[in-house]
Amino acid sequence: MTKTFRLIVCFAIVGCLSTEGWAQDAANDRPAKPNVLFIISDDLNTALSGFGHAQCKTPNLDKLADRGVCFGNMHCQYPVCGSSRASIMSGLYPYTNHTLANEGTLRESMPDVVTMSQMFRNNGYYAARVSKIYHMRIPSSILAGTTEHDDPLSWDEAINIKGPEQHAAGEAVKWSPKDTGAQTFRSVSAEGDDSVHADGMAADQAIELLGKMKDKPFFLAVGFVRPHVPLVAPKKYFDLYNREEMIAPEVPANDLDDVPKIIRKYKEAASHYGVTPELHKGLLQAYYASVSYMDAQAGRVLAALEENGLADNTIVVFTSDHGYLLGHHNKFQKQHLFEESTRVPFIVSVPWLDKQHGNTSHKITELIDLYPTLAELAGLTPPAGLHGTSLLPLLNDTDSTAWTKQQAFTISRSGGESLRTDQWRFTQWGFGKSGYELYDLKNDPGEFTNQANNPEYAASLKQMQKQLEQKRLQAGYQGWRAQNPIKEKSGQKKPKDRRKKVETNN
Ligand SMILES: [Ca+2]
Repeated sequence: MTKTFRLIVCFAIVGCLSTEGWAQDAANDRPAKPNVLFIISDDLNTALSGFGHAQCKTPNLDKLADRGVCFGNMHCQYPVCGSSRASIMSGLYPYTNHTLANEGTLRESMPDVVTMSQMFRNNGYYAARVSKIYHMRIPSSILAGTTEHDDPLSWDEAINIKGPEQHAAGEAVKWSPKDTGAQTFRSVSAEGDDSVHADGMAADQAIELLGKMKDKPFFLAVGFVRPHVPLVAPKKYFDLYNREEMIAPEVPANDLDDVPKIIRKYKEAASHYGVTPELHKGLLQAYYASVSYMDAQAGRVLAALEENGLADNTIVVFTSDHGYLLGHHNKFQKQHLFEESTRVPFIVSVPWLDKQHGNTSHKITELIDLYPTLAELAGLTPPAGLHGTSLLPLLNDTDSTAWTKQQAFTISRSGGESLRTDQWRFTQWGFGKSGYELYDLKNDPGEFTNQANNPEYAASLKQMQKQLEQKRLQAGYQGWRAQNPIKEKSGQKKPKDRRKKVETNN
């Protein structure tokens, strides 16, 4: 090769690299059957250092975010474990898959559903589950090593984890003295190493599976149960945080006065939990310790991906089933319809789509978008009728104008239905019969001032009511309502709401 010819070749290559066309070709240059590693944490809100949290430390997931795309405006479809997970795995809104509680299974509601991992199975993949993917009762299912709501057709292999949970040896404390139920805030700063507890055991199993599956295309789903209560983690993770320095969310004293009565006192901090400012600090330390423990287990699985030579042809997804209130709005836990309970952390790492790695998309997205995204990334045809939209445009350009979704739809207990747009959060309760909330997110991002009764916002309220009515029809409300009719009772219309059962059973 002459010197001149070498220069021409060199310029030609540089020219190609700088064009859009080359980038698109590179984007399409995916492995024939990329693997999928789907990691889902339980009851985790966006308390990740990579999502800008000031105190919680998640170095391993931050590293994943650096080699993936973060979604900063990702919302669940129902802020409770069973419903959200059934929605993710079916790619359908809860009104359509009829899984509006932690009761029953997705397959009982939809015998012919093709779940996300089942689609991969049907296309020659080996699909495996470790621990909680569909609903499991925490801690009772972990204590027993069982799962009651699993979907066997979703997996070639399923591994349950049996761990000590609140019975682990160590320093045990209860931070919510008034709450005597199974979901109270108990923590154990535990003796022993990572693998003595549920998520460490899950990571061990996942690592073993990776070694076993590395020569065939796989879909590996790993469910970590922390930071779901009980907040059990080895002591070294508690030691990452100084209890006295824990900062509780700032909440105006009268925040709940303008919230509809049906939900105003639900899981309220003082009356339901008895959490004092001092106890609140210990509760936050225990939650963050549990998150850091979970983060370390995710890190171990991600390291095993590298060690097995699988990092370049494996799509990694990390998320949670729903958000979680930690004193936000003077409330705790889930089933609320405020931002902190609908929004989840969401990271997608696609090794061959690296143009936007390290960036965050602020476009509105929903967890149901995951199923069509994985189908498109793997070149598979998903079943007809999925409700979500592939996130691929945002993986190529986090601000893509090709992304047209304008609203996220989340429902909850007590007939709660909520629409989140860029400007508004509109929520109605009792299917529209028990009050409204309207938050002007541009001027009130904390959702503190309900404008639903403010005449100045009447036009916006009407518009959002109309949008929500359309959205819930599209989500399958009518079909669900036909099977769950509003019954006449002592002259009063009262919806039969199976969701009420959830409270004592999550
Ligand atoms: Ca308020």
